Amino acid sequence: MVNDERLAFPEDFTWGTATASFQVEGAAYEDGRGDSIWDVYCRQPGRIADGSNGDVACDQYHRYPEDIALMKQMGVGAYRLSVAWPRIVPQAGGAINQAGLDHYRRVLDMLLENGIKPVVTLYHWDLPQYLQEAGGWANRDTAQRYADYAAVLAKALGDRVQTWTTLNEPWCSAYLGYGNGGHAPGICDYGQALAAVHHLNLAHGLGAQAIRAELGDRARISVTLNLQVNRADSDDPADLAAKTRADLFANEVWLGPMLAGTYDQRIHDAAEGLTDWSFVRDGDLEQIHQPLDVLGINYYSTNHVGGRSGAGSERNPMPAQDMVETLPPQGPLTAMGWNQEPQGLTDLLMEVSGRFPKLDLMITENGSAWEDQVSLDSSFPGGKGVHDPQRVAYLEEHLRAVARAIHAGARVTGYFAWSLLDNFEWALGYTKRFGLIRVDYDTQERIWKDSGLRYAQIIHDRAV
Ligand code: PNW
Repeated sequence: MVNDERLAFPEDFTWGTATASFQVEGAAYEDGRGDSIWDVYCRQPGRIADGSNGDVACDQYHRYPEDIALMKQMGVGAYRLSVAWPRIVPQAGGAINQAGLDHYRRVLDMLLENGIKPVVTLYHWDLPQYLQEAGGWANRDTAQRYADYAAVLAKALGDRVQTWTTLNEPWCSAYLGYGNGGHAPGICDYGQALAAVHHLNLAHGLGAQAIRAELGDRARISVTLNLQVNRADSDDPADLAAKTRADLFANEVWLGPMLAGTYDQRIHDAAEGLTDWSFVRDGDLEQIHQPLDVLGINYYSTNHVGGRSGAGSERNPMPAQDMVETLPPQGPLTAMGWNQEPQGLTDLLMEVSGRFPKLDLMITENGSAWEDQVSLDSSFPGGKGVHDPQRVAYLEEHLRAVARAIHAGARVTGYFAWSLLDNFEWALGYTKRFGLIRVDYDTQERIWKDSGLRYAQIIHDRAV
């Protein structure tokens, strides 16, 4: 691959940045917001690496005008944000909190005034705590409560939002939330994790229908999946079988029901002994299988798996992985310990578009964490900034990977860099920085990084 080839993007390509409510908003006790499962999880000793929480985060709840101005300077045409469900329906019983809706109306209005299209995720992991007390995603009723919430948002915000994303990474909600407990609500029970998978699928389908019922064809409906690229250690049948098993539970449990209306029989067979699947009721798959206007894909790295040892790795978040060994990542690693393999993104896009040739795709997250340092440097706006050559290289290489897939025929309509800002990185607290713009958590100052400036240039050139 020639490194100096210049790759261009289509004229109507969407350039965006992404964040999520719990990771940036703060204002956890304002305007009638209720507790989410992440507020409660953060209060449990030992759960969050630096003992932190989302009470203040990046204070975007108050500072959104400044953040929108930064995006405008960056030249982005779209912002992927999520709505905090506990701001909208804070308490059991379902009463709507008008102050929560008003907040998002103001944010959306300012985005639109600045020519930035909102792409709104309804659920990026901040489940109202009262729903957890009733069983959370292991309880079927949560899917119905989600559909009610989706209808409220569509009605209240539908004049301002075209593209809606039902769920962000249900893989994390089900498997980190219920499989190994690394995310809220912190449960380790593979049977519950499989029930959560199904109820998240059901929530997607019921939510999509609720939005459609309210807004008809004015709405573009999507879901965001963190599809895994599992690389088998070798062509040995045991390694290939391990890859297949990981693919089934990572990817096929969502793609099958949502896009084809079925659970692959091999998923049922592999999960024998963990669940009797009685949570899958007649008619559910028709409810889940709804027309999708665009599929969101989050991509960070690849996974390396093997099956020759015959022993599964401990605390695999996914059920039925007893013969899947997680092997050390290969190649250069980011501060997350994730490997960098831009080719994996091209491969994934080609595979998904080969299987669903008519479906539009968008990259709803891609980015990298590094040990950033602030330098005094008058060439930055504000006289100081972060030189982050590794994040710049990651950004360029992954955008080139996207461009190659487009040139090979994949229907990729947009790219959202994760993230606009450094933010609360879940169980890792504030110890990992993904932003194109740095946040000084003492002063809430926003500080440009080279990567943010480079992204602005790429957007301007429409080429990398
Ligand atoms: C995604 N894993 O999270 C999320 O959508 C973002 O909110 C998050 O900040 C970003 O990626 C970076 O981590 C993930 O352990 C968190 O496999 C953990 C995993 C995957 C995705």
